[in-house]
Amino acid sequence: MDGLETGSSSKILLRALAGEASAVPPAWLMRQAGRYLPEYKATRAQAGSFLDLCYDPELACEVTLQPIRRFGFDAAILFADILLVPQALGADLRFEAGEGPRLSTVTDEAGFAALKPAEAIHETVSPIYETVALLRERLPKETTLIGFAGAPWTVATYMIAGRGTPDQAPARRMMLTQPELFAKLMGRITEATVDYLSRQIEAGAEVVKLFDSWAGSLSAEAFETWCIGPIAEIRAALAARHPGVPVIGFPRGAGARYEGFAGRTGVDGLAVDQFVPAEWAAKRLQTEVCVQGNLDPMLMVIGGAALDDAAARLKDRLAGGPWIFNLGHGITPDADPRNVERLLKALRG
Ligand code: 1CP
Repeated sequence: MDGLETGSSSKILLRALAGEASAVPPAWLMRQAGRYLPEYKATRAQAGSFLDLCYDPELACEVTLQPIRRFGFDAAILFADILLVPQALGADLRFEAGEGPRLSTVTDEAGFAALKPAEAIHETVSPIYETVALLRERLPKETTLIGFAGAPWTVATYMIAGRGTPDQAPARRMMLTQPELFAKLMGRITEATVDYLSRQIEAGAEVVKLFDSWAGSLSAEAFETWCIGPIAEIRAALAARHPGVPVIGFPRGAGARYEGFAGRTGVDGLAVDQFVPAEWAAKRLQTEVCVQGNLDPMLMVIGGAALDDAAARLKDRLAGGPWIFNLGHGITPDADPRNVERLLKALRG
């Protein structure tokens, strides 16, 4: 956390990332702009497709602002997707209704050779930087703007399998059977990610987050090399280009490997899933880094006393140190927006 210029910020989320505790934590939710909100569904219909929405700066800005207007979260996360980087590297990408993403795959040297160089991504993703700039203009002055990208391992799982997979077997198999090809692909994604996040920061992102949603499927050895390794590399490159801009890492499913993660990668915020006990996070993680998390997303569907009690318990355990309230994973389409209001009341009093 040394060297951040955010300690004296008027923004509560930046102060938490600089190591400050506060009685009422800054709060935002992963996937806070999404299908549980009727206004999101209306804008999404207006855009036509999910990708059209991502690449339309006015509409992407609008859906990012919707949950801020409705709930007053302390942070807004850029509306985009982790799969835009593979698309910008040359993969064909489609989102089919009810089916999730489908991409052309990289499974051999010829597939890798067909990818574009990292510096070519901006041709495709430049509208994303426009969205960031619009957001920075239009967000309330107390709201922090978070940019993001997928971490290289998670992005690679989609580029190799061509879709979401339950166990990431195609990517884990390539890692073991075609190690050189796998390393080259990871290198290309890492380089593109540094450029992409750099441009988001130049356009106005105040924090960036790396989503390693499938970190939990890596063996202990592979976790070192392919989760910690590239995140540390990206963090160092960003620190050199943009000193003082904090980075949040989310190695979802890391379990015991959350311990020491911040020290080894240099991230300023560590997002934890709902499987990590909050007492353990307070004792073993919060002593070295600001922790973000980790309410069970199902409570946003259920609500009631179960939600109030869980929020109070989390606050009891984590509000003593630097903490950003969030869920352990994204809010789901079946969540009730009234439960978000209820949650914020439980946190803010
Ligand atoms: O409108 C729709 O129906 C599309 C649903 C949707 C949305 C709202 C997708 C498709 N992506 C998004 C936006 C999105 N994706 C954001 C926006 C900001 C916000 O949080 O409000 C972010 C940060 C992401 C990141 C993302 N995309 C991740 C990492 C986080 C996570 O959830 O683990 C991943 C794995 C993706 C891939 C992806 N994009 C969309 C889907 C359905 C998926 C998952 C595919 C799978 O099943 O593996």
